[in-house]
Amino acid sequence: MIVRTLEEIQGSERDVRGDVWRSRRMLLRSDGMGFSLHDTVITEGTEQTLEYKHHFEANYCIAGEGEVVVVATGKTYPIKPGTLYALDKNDRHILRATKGDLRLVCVFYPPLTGTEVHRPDGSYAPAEELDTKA
Ligand code: 9YT
Repeated sequence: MIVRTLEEIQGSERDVRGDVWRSRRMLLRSDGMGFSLHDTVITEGTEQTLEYKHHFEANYCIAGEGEVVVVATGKTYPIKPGTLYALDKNDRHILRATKGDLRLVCVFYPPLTGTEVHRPDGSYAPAEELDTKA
């Protein structure tokens, strides 16, 4: 069994920051579960255009409010505590944190290796690419 606390993760190498987000990566590929699980905080008042071309991502909101826009259709969905959005089509999307920092419990499949930050196209590199650089 793996037991971890947010307190242990904070400030460690599993505590990764982007320009407008911070993600505490509670489970990673090296944990052998087949998915990764993160506690992600998106800064209030920010907007990101993302497209996880190589991963499926699900986000479950536990604090803050925001919205997610499907770029292909323009359809906009509100996000508040209790809302899940899952990018089952690797959808290009715009994520806005509109009221308070948006806190999301986030799952990636395949799992992140740990160091991923967004590339200019809004994706994370596939693990194979990171492995060949190691
Ligand atoms: C919602 C989102 O994708 N934010 C970027 C951080 C990501 N959740 C991660 O790396 O944990």
